[in-house]
Amino acid sequence: MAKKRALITGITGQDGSYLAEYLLEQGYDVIGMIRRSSTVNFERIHHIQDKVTLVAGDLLDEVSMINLLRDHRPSEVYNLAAQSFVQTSFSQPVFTGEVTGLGVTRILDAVRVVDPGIRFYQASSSEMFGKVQAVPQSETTPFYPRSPYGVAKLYGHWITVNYRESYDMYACSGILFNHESPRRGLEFVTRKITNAVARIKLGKDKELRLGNLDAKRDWGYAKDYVRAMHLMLQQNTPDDYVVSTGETYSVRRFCEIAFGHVGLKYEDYVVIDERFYRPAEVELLVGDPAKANRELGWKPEVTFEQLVTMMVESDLAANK
Ligand code: NAP
Ligand code: F7E
Repeated sequence: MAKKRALITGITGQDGSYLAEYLLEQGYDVIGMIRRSSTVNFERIHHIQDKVTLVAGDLLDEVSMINLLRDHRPSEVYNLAAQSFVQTSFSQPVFTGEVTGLGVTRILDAVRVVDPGIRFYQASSSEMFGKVQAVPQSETTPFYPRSPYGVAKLYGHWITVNYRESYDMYACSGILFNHESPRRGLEFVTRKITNAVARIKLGKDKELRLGNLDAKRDWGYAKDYVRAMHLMLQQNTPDDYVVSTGETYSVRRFCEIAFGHVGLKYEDYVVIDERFYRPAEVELLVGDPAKANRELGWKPEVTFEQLVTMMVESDLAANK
């Protein structure tokens, strides 16, 4: 049987790197779309670089994606590329809309033009729930985004649904809640905390400046979440799914466990800094993963405490 071939946009990102590893394990040919930059940024994929095919393309440029799809003919496309940092979306709202919102239409349309039979995954986000209208949030909860990022993701979600309904495409929107790992970008709060814990423990830093410690998130492990993306594209009919743990913890609790793991108290090191507050905050997110459990047979394997300690251990090793 011919090998399955998948295209991943955003392969250099946290999720892209884990998804590439997972699809290679499943026997796929993996094509990774990378955007041009003056220096290479393959930190997360250097260990699999010789096993994947990297091709230049950009979500801002539909022609680049049409050519890429024509040349490589994948049967599955995972659209993970985005300007993904919520805080930056407030200072660069138009750019975020171009990449994270309209970028989805560009790649969906490239798929429609080249081969509408390609199965498509869109990386949607719990940020679409924003000021939550129900607790917990499920596939039927109304959306109320609270940032230009959330608004752009909502556009991406609805254009995915629209292409599915308009052109009979197998297009899925995975509504994923926060997922973290040792490969998480340093600007996101979890990795910012675990990296600071390691540096403070090793005597390299003295304090950690944070914003709102009372925000609550449903945090899972990225490696668990990429399995759900793949499962969504293996069903008989395309659909949208919430992927989450069903548990929620505050940033403060994350700090407590992370500092506690190395025998420190977070109160002695964390300094509140207004710069890290957002113009509009998402106070509470907690997802209901029942549909993904039931229909995809998906369950997270790593607990919150395991995730925090795994990240602290990894940052301790990296900072030594
Ligand atoms: P990430 O680490 O920030 O990775 C983003 C990726 O997108 C990078 O590979 C980046 O390339 C690429 N990219 C950015 N702009 C691009 C453009 N114009 N053209 C082509 N590629 C571009 O994000 P992540 O955490 O892996 O998340 C993956 C996706 O899931 C994103 O769409 C994110 O919004 C969404 N999501 C994430 C979470 C989460 O908790 N992690 C939850 C829900 C949804 P460079 O390396 O060149 O910058
Ligand atoms: O913030 C609070 C902040 O930046 C989490 C992205 O992957 O998940 C991510 O978005 C919370 C917020 O992630 C700091 O105010 C406090 O309430 O780690 P974050 P996010 O905004 O939840 C969703 C699902 C995505 O889709 C996004 O792509 O932590 N917080 N102090 C802080 N946050 C940061 N970054 N830095 C602080 O100093």
